[in-house]
Amino acid sequence: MPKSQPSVAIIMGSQSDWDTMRHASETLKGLGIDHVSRIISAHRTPKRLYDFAAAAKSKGFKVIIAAAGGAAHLPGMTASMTLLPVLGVPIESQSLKGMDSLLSIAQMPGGVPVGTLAIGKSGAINAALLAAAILALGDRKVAGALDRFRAAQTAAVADAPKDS
Ligand code: RP5
Repeated sequence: MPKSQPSVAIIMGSQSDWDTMRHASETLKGLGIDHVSRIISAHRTPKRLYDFAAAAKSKGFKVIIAAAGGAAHLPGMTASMTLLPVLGVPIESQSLKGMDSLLSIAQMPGGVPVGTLAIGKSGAINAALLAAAILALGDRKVAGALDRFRAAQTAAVADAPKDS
């Protein structure tokens, strides 16, 4: 049977973002959601960005997770070229601890939305979970996986703290 078209694309500005974004990929994998991960830089590979964003919807992607650090233009530029939901993950930069990334991604002009998550690993995980929640609206399998994820998360929380 042919493999189905991945519904989520994870794009990131640099190889150096993968340490953070692998958490998005692992979360999607745990939920059984097919996805691809690609390096696309708004500044270093602008043509690759244009080609990806312009074709993303027709290729069958339903949600894009875009991560970048510093002058983090990748999520916003991607959103400007597609009607797909774009979820932005601010990478924790060395110089400003990701505040630069966060503000670059969050402060979009009205009319071109990017759903901005937390800085770093939490943002990467939550971007995957939010992508799953979007897909779950029209996909019972994903909805079931998300339900099980939440139940397992709740079950893993102890009633009382232990000494370590
Ligand atoms: C951004 O610049 C990337 O998203 C990355 O977070 C940051 C630094 O990139 P490298 O210099 O490590 O390639 O475009």
